[in-house]
Amino acid sequence: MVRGRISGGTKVSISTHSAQPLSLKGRQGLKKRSMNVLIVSTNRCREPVPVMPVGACLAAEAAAHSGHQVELLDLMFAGDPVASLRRTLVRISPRVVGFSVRNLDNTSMEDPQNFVPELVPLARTVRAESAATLVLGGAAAGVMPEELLRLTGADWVVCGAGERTFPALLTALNAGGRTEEIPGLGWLETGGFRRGPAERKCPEEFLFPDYSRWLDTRAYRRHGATAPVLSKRGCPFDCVYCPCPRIEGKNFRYASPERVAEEVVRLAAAGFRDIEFVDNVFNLPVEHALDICREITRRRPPVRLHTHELNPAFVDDELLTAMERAGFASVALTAESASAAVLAGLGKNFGPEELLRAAAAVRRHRLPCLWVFMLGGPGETADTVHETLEFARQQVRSGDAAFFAVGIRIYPGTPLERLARRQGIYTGRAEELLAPAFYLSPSLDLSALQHAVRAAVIERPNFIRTGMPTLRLLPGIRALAGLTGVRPPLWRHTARIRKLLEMLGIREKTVTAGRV
Ligand code: B12
Repeated sequence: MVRGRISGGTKVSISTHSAQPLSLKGRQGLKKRSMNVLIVSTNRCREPVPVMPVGACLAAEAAAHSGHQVELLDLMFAGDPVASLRRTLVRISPRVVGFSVRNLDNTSMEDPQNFVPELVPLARTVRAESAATLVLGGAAAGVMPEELLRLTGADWVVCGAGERTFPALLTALNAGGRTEEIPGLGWLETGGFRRGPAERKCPEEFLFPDYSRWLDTRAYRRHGATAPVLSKRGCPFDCVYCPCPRIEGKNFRYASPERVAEEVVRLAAAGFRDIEFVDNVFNLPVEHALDICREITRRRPPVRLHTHELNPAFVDDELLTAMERAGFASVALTAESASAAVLAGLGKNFGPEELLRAAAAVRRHRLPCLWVFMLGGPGETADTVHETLEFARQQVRSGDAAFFAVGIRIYPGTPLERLARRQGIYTGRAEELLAPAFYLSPSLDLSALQHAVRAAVIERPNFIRTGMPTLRLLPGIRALAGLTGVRPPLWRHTARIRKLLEMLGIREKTVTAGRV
């Protein structure tokens, strides 16, 4: 079936969430054009914390802004997701259903959780209970669009930013228009998977959704979630494992620092007290990050700011001072490794000297810092693992934390996939990567690596590793933290939490070291 052109629009009933208020003339005009649209945020992952679905909200907002009746069903806290979806489908009979798919899996080699199978019963429910067109979007849809289309039987996939693509598709569905040229749109046809030109715009007018309109924001806050803010799109780096630059493009597209600061103020006025920048890299271009900090400092909103995305190469006193003044209460540095060979193998834009400089700058400031490492990458050996663990022991302050992931998720189309095939580490088909597969350097013995990491975690109460028992208990720990007024991020309390759990007999266990 060729799906380049669609015709016909269906008249649908009006649902509870109407778009912006309109004049009578506008309403009459809308009756013909407006469709019922249901966005389903499918993410139910609560680790390390439930994240507010900013992408789903943006897709919903863009659709509402273009005159449609939009409702967002967030499955994060739903007891029975399929039943919730069925009820909503029956109630609003949408013409279009959009699934927002954030995560394929939890990227943890030691405790893997694959979220993709959860999509199948949801897609079946849409087909069984409605005649709606099914559209996929979200970060995971950008990573493996064709495979997700095939798995779910959806009609369309939006690869990358949805603010323009989704309304353009809705218009085409409603009025009958050409779809081939819609940037970012993908679909299956007889010859296979096809997609329009890449979407490379960053429409500022939709950057900041009104979370309270779409979500149960109190539930998120109770679970220790932050409110996400995005200041730019794109990523110029070439990290061998990351699919993001391919999806978002390598050029940055920015929101103006004034707009970003105003958004922070608006979120503060709406009652959000912890706000998190979710850019791929917050501190690049450095000037943009500094300007955002200055604009926020001028406005002094009563909030604590966070980001998990600081590139160590651009961390210095000027940046940290500006961030502290703006009200940052925590940052994470994506160091990945402290070995020159491994950093080069990962395609990182920095080496150990930059890491040491960043660590020295962090020590001159009070800003709490989480150091993030991934072990097992290309070129990793027992010696390089030792280098990284030693770096963490020496450089990470006792009040900060270090997080170690073992193994690297292989995404199709990345240099890491190609390397994994050359080295015989991955031999499956590209589409089988819908289920997580991991790269581990052939020069490493997994049990020796695990032994080394666990030994470091046992020795240092502020070290965290993927798959440790504490992480499984996070929901309960977070609930307790919420009741006792602990503010994000929870990792700041790693040492205390571990001590408490040890008193209850829950502790890190060693594994027998294998051959290196
Ligand atoms: C910031 C971030 C985090 C922060 C989140 C902080 C917060 N408060 O939100 C932290 C560090 C906590 C985090 C955690 C995790 N993350 Co993360 N994270 C990101 C990052 C860098 C940005 C996400 C973001 O908010 N982007 C901004 C929004 C606006 O973009 P968006 O969601 O893609 O939405 C747009 C489009 O996708 C589209 N769209 C979205 N929904 C819909 C719906 C429809 C119908 C349509 C048409 C369009 C559409 O339009 C939106 C607007 O343009 C991405 C990388 C990336 N660039 O996507 C990874 C990423 C999303 N994370 C990922 C993963 C795996 C995780 C974790 C599972 C594991 C981990 N690494 O810790 C956890 C899961 C957390 C959870 N509970 O779900 C993966 C997901 C892919 C996968 N392998 O499954 C990504 C892609 C990184 C990667 N390269 O692997 N993450």
